[in-house]
Amino acid sequence: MRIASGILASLSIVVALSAIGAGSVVINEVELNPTGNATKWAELYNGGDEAVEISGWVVTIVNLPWSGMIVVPDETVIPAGGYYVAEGDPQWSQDYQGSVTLVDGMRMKVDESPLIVDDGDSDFTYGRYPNGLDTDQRTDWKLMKATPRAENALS
Ligand SMILES: [Ca+2]
Ligand SMILES: [Ca+2]
Repeated sequence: MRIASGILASLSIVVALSAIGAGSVVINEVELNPTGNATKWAELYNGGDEAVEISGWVVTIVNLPWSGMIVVPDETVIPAGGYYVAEGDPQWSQDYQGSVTLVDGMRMKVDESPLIVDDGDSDFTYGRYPNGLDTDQRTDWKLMKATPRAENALS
């Protein structure tokens, strides 16, 4: 019994640690309507103090009935304060709105954007401002010039 509860205790510590890690990653910026026929993308940002491995995490752009999935490749790590840009498929349709969800390797939801309508067909995007702001409100998101793999800034 003592051994079993020891293992259980270690397991709970591991679960708690990974939950903390996952909680520091947000969908930070979304380009649903790039200039011309360029590829849609979503930028992830790790606002925490520790690196987070995001291998196998899935970014999904949803504009029902359509949705497009981007699976993060193996051995992908976002360092503390770092970024990762998940790029969509160039064959995807050229519609310009949707919401974006992020789930981890266990398919647990990590973050979700509000419905974003980007009808500009330009290098403007919607992103969290100030960078990484996550209060679960629509006002976290602002229209801005694209800053892939860099801090969001109002133009
Ligand atoms: Ca755009
Ligand atoms: Ca950015």
